[in-house]
Amino acid sequence: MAHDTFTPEGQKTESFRLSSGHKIPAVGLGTWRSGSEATHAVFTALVEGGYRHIDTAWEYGDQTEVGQGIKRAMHAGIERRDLFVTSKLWCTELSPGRVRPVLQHTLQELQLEYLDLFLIHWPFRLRGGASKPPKEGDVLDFDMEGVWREMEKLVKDNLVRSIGVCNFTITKLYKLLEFAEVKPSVCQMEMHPGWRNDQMLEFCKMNEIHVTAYSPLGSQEGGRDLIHDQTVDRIAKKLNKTPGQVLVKWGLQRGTSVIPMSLNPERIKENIKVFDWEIPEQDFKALSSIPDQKRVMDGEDIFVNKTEGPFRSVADLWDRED
Ligand code: NDP
Ligand code: 1BO
Repeated sequence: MAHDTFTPEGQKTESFRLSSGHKIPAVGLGTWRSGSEATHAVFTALVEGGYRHIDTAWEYGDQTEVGQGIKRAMHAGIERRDLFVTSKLWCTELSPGRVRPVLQHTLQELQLEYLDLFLIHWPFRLRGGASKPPKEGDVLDFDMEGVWREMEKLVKDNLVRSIGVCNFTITKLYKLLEFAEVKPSVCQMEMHPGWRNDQMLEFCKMNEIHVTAYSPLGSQEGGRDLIHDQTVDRIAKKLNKTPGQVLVKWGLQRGTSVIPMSLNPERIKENIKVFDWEIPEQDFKALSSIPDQKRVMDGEDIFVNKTEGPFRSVADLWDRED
């Protein structure tokens, strides 16, 4: 059983209870594009920042480095039972027969005996070696029920504590909920003031599916620069916080866990100092009214083939729900 954890400054951290019964720490470290620097970032986050939640994925190619960071942190005294480690099943592996081997490979790379959370990364199956954008035949049929059954078995075998999805739509969640014996505990989605995705958040809350907000700062190069957004900046100055902290806190106040990525030790530590203050209601509303709502991670370059399909537009990927 996990117990309360504190940042090095003595701030009690927060967590959310999942439908699986386990707790997910409210702030985690994202590791996409962290590469060889992931070891240092993870160690800094865990030991100096007080993080207990790390988000990685097979596709990020950094699981070995993430595992080394976790191992070093455990040598420094952090206990496995206090950690929450997430990984994801990539699109080329999205078939029932690949679920267990990928999980075992992931555990080996991370040097762990179990994962806290295993997610379907995107609900689209790609042929190994698929082009970007995909050529004809690169996007294959996805056996959602078959894959989910294998993920359920991982929970029963204590290799994974909770399972979930990313980048689903309400339509796809409905379909999953129809046959799931182990319900998805988490839906990881892009969410920040530039892409609130209110209807997805509402649907998940109604169905007791916890949402983790990815790209909470607007993502990386080529993303949306929310750090320099006028409203974010004004509120940060008023509250004597940084724009990064305001963006993280906005996600927490919506009831989502949040996984900001950083390789910078000061920003890693800054992003979790969000537990002993609140964004006042009028500022929260202002952040929740930022115009030009738009996804950064729309999936177009990975999954859309405009002439051959099966997904000919971004609207197709998102089941025309946006
Ligand atoms: P974020 O929104 O977390 O933004 C990261 C960028 O913000 C980096 O360039 C970082 O640079 C910078 N940054 C971090 N903290 C601050 C700060 N306090 N002030 C100013 N700049 C800051 O982007 P991501 O897209 O990486 O999303 C976070 C995580 O979510 C990913 O790393 C990944 O783990 C997960 N994710 C999951 C997806 C999915 O499909 N399931 C899709 C996308 C992301 P610097 O290093 O210089 O600080
Ligand atoms: C294509 C992978 C995006 C980060 O999860």
